[in-house]
Amino acid sequence: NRRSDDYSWTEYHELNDTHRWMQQLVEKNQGIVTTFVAGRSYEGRELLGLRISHSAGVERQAIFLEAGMHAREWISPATATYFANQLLSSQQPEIQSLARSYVWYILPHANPDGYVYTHSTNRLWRKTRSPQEKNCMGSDPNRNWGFHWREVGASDEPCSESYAGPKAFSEPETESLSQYLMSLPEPVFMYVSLHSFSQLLLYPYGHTSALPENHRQLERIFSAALGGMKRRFGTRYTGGNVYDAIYPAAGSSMDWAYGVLKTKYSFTYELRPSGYSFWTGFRLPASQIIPTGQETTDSLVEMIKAAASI
Ligand code: ING
Ligand code: ZN
Repeated sequence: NRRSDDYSWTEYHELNDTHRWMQQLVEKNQGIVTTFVAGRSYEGRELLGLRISHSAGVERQAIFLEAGMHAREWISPATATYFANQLLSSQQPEIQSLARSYVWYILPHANPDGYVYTHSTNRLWRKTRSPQEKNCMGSDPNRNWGFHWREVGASDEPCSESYAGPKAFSEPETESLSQYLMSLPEPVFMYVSLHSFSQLLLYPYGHTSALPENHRQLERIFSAALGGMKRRFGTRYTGGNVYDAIYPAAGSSMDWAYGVLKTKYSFTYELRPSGYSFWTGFRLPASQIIPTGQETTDSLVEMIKAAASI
């Protein structure tokens, strides 16, 4: 019921609005934008994303941006769509050049059932919406991936917020997204997962304090990305490898992308705000969507430039 021209970054959108906006981008950018469906959720919703590719037929690498894995982290899908819009409409030569240099896959809602549930019923829902034992619902999709699954920092208790699921890839969302990633025609140069909150930038691993083989490269890219994040408004991020920077956590999409898909540049952002308040952290005011989008775009540009120059 909303017109496409009404889509904006001054408010958070419902799932259907964003899905409709994506379909309209295809109409407006024919030959450049297509949608992809990386499978379906437990309740049957599409995992709908944007593929942006400027020169068909030219061999390029892919960059995959995944958002909305955790339902209540609303700034994540909002930032993903902001960035997609920048790729398509920015006047900055640097962004236009990046837009043309890669094939982009942007998935704003990796957990659509959970997102709908945060609008209809429980604003602070995190997990998927599949029924589990003990009459509890959902698995943590960022503990459900098949790389060192459930080894540490993941629960075997179905009612827990970090329930890893009954087995790796038990959830249709993670199972089908992993299959889709494996089926891409381009090598995936970079995998970026957007979460909130705490203002952190993270790289592998979550299952061990051992650093990944290319950690020196990751640290260089990390520093460049933090510089980009700070440039516009002075926003400070910290971070590092997941295990040491936040907590042990096995089974994330980022670690799977690094360890199984062999994407050597895999990162997770924990977006605004900083701090620890559970009650305010997931309810970032809509007035902060645009500044968050701007600084995160700056950061991603620096991240990709740094990775490309290694
Ligand atoms: N934090 C992430 C979580 O899934 C994380 C942290 C990132 C863990 C990457 C593992 C890998 O717990 C939030 N806020 O979701
Ligand atoms: Zn999260």
